[in-house]
Amino acid sequence: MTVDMTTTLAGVEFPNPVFTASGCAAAGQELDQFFDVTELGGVVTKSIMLAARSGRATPRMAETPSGMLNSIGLQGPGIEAFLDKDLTWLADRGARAVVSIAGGSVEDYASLAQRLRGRPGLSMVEVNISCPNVESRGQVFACDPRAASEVVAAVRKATEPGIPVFAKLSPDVTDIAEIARACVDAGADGLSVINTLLGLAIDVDTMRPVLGGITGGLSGPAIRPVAVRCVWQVHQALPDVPILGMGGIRTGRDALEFVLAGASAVSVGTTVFGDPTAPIRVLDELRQALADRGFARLQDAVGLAHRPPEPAVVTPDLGLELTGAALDDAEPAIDAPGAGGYAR
Ligand code: RRO
Repeated sequence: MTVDMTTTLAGVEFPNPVFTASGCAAAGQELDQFFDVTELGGVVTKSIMLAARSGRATPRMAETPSGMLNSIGLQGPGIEAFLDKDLTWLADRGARAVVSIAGGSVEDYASLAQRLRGRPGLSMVEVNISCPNVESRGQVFACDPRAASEVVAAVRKATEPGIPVFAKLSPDVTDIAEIARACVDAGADGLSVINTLLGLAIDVDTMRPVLGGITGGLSGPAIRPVAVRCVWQVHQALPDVPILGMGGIRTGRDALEFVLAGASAVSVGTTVFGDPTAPIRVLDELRQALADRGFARLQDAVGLAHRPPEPAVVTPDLGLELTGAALDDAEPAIDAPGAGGYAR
């Protein structure tokens, strides 16, 4: 069975819903040695700032149970070198580039968006307002609805029409739907959900923090349930707003979980450090997982986990409620209590 894997994000069509994740694959050149990056939905580049930046003190990475802490601190070459080298490479290669931008002020973000105007290869802008590895929490714009909204409004204004602007949200907030709504009200065309969670590891031998930057962003399978919960809450609050979902995706089944929660596309991140072919494998596995479940189109699965429960029938004699498939086949379910398909 063939599955139509195309997905549309704020009016822009992508051939499939699997993207790289910002910060985990630079601008795609290295991954292109392992598979053809043009076969992905798109390549999301490492967040770029106006000026070159060396980032935080080392060590910058620490393994954790089922995850990883990073404290890179926005290392990068700055926008001009990025445009000359990385975006040009992506455009020449024929890849769809989603450029992630980060700044220390609203003006920084606006200037970055301005520099991206009219650039070949640019499919979308991801506004990173949620990097946990900045000097102060006050710089995490995604933790405050007003600050988030000011950044997004400035980027939307400076970005050419037709290029979607996605705001990348932090899970480290009380109400992610409130921040999501503020971003959309300010002009965000979609939302990237989620960035890493703020974490800390202490080396019990040196009895000091493991990371040079002390705190770091937690990613990998450990955060997947948090990410799926965030996608679910954002989709529930804003069902018409496209979501690029991410956080601990390693397999096609993981990706499907995000799609069912409400993501129209997914980013595959941390797992590429161990398996550089992961994004293309996840795409194949997601296609197969959809086919196995009888989907002709990816889009039919987006948000499907939000559908209301199947109507229940109460059988007065046993006090059982039959649901879903069990209604078609009530005999075995009653004969074999506990065999599934019903709930007390
Ligand atoms: O560069 C980083 O340290 C970093 C960034 Br920009 C981000 O958005 N998320 C993260 O975990 N690390």
